[in-house]
Amino acid sequence: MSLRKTLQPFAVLLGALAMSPLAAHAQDVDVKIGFAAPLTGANAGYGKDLQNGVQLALDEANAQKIKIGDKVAHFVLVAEDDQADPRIGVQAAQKLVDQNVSAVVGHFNSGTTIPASRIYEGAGIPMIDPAATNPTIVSQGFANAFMVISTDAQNAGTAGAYAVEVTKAKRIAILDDRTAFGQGEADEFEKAVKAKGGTIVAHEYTNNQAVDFRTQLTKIKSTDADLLFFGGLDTQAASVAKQMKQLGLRAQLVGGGGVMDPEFIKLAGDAAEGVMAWEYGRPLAALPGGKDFSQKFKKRFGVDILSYAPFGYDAAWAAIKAMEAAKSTSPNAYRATLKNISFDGVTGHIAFESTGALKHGSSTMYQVKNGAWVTVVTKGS
Ligand code: ABU
Repeated sequence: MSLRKTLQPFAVLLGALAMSPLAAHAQDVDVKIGFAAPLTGANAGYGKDLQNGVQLALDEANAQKIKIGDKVAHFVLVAEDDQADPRIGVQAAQKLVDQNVSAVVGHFNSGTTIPASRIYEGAGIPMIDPAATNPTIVSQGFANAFMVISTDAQNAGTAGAYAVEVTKAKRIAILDDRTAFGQGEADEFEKAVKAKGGTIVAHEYTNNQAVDFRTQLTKIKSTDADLLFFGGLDTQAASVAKQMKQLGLRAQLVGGGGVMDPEFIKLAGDAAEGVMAWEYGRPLAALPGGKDFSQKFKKRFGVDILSYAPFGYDAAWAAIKAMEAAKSTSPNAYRATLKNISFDGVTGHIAFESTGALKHGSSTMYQVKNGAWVTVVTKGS
């Protein structure tokens, strides 16, 4: 028998194996993308919205059969509930590290993100923040902290300058929830007001569980403030708006991040009318891929976007693109490509400063008119 004839059955067997699903699977690599946010409790709506944004990116990447080196990547979401609690946030971060995730998209609250970022830094795993905005996140000198959203130095800073220069408020009051987010943005707002020569007549505070703000609002009323900046999230902002109306405050209510969403209008009812709020980035509907993203999101999850889902989507794509460019899922190998990433995401252009902060930050002010949020102005690059 010739050598060719002897080897023929083996060649047939090898060919059959190469065609089999088993062999196709052997060519794939599972890539775990960690995600942490509040998935239960008062902030769960924001967390679920973000998670859906991340999942949509992973679904698309899997459908595209993206290659990392010579293997087709199968991206798998590993989600942890941080309950918006800094202590549980650290535990959630450690769980993700222990599960060997290649990257983390998270968290939502600045108060969980700051301590969790130390865990990721220690483990050398990039954390791409889609929502938390306290400037500390990217001022700690970490090599693994990245933001696809502007900080509150940008957002609340812009709000402060605008209040003095454009709204021409003469007597400005502040109320914040004393979280890393609310206090952080209130401080940035106050700094900007003072830098523009404005006058702060009161800076009151509450906590993020409070439902009754009448003591603080009564004090603010006594200062005859003409503008009140609230540093906190949508649910409390709605109660503040309602109680301001009940107490007859004349001040214009201006929210920072986390207020401009349908939930605020639903909860505040009539008191929502005229309220202003500053949000990170440009209006989604005005961005090239915004409408398409909204439609895809609704089709996939059966609900509309609440707030930060597009940032979750862009954060996940930043990690995927960096791994693809580096041909590796190892953080040590792809960190450099992540630092230098440059692509047009659904929220705008994604590229990072050397600190990990988003380059080209912008902020948009919205106002409730006839029961709906309308765009007033966008500031920034
Ligand atoms: N930045 C909006 C709200 C989330 C946070 O920073 O806590």
